[in-house]
Amino acid sequence: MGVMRIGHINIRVLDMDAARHHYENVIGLLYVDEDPQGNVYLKGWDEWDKYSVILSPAARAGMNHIAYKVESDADLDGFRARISDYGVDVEECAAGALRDCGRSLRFELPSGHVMYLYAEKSFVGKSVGTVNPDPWPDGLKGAGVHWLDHALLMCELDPENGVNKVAEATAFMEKVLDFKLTEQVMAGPDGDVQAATWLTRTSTPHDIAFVGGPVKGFHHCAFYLEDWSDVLKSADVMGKNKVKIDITPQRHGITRGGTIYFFDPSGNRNETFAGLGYLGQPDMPVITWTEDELGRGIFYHTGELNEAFTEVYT
Ligand code: M3P
Ligand code: FE
Repeated sequence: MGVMRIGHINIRVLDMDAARHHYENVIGLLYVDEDPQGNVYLKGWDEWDKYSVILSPAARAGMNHIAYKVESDADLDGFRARISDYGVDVEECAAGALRDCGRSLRFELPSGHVMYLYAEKSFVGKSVGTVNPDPWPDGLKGAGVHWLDHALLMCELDPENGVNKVAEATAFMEKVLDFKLTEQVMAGPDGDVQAATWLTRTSTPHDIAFVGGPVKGFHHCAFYLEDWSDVLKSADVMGKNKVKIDITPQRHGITRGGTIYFFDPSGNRNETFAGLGYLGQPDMPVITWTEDELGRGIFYHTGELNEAFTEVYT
């Protein structure tokens, strides 16, 4: 019982035609729906719920909200009480407030990011069905990603002035939503500032991550690929389509994932990610990275952080 997985992310885009080309033909998500407000709904071929990405037309890039799916409707009552007992305002939204979803809870993480929990979303099924399925469907476009894997949210961090929204958001995820901390970066002169965290509810190394920065924002959302050669091929797809690449294929020290970072036409960062690493079991000891080895934690081979990677986000 409790939170099952990441459900969807709502991303703001400046030019819907350009965004649809990127998310459908380059990343390879499938178009499922559009609403009268012009929001476009997309899913990965390996996902069974109706959508995992909502693109919203807007004048500024970034993330509107992130949503996690809980196991049963009754879980929402429990979480409503726990969120409010923790001192966080929580609003119950009627079925349909999130398109094709049952009732939901809307609240802000201590970092200020808007999160929803919901238990029901219309079922459409995987592209390969459930009876004697093929390992992958015909007609996939671009990188042909399987599913939305995780998101990384930037949180205000200013330890000299006593501000650490990474630690506050992390404590909330652990204490209220029962996420498990898998990895953390401890920074500062005494190594006691929790400057970045990775948390899971499933068996992947992370379903959400928080990194400290000057202002709150959206660093990236990541889509799952099966293995390293798929990550390389996704980079080929980016090259073919002249997508702006942030970081060419690499391995993360943190989570051990295979990765490539790139930008959508609005400047939102995306990642294709192959979970090459471990299972995030509930009793796994927390992995700690020290500030001096942070570069290797993020990009294991070079051990070098480029400033744009940590400083540019929407
Ligand atoms: C990941 C990941 C940062 C670290 C990013 C790591 C922004 O994206 O999937 O493990 O410092
Ligand atoms: Fe990531």
